[in-house]
Amino acid sequence: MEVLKRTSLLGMLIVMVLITNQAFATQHVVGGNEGWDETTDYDSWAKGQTFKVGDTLVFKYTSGLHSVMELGSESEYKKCDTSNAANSMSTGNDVVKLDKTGTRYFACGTAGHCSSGMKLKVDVVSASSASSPSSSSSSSSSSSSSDDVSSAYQSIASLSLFMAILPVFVL
Ligand SMILES: [Cu+2]
Repeated sequence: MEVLKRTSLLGMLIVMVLITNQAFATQHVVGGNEGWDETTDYDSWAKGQTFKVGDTLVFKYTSGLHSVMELGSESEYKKCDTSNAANSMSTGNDVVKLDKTGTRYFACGTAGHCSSGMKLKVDVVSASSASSPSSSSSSSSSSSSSDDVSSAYQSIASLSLFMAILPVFVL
């Protein structure tokens, strides 16, 4: 019985740790309040963000006007070459999970939009090495600071939840 109790305690602890880790993952709404459109400077936006493994990108736009295509290389990104796009999305609320480290490239598939700047490049870093965004000279947008605040709140909330529930298992 004692072994069973300890095993279930361990199981619950693992679940709690997973939930806590999940809370550290950030959902990045691409372009902040502007969303995915032709007028937003996505280089500046991306510089104000830290993209970690486990985070998600959300592309918000009016379905039919734009789309999201994932490109496979820097050269395709530079040339806006969508002919080999690996992944094409067009729901208007497209979620992309950043599941590994490395650079990922996205472009709008609507004719002319990518070449007019509707494209995004993100560098995904490992969750453990992630710290605050590297100091960029460009204006860091208000959306990035609100992201930081919300993730800090999430951390505190999940930690207090953890502390509140822990005694239940120990007793
Ligand atoms: Cu577009």
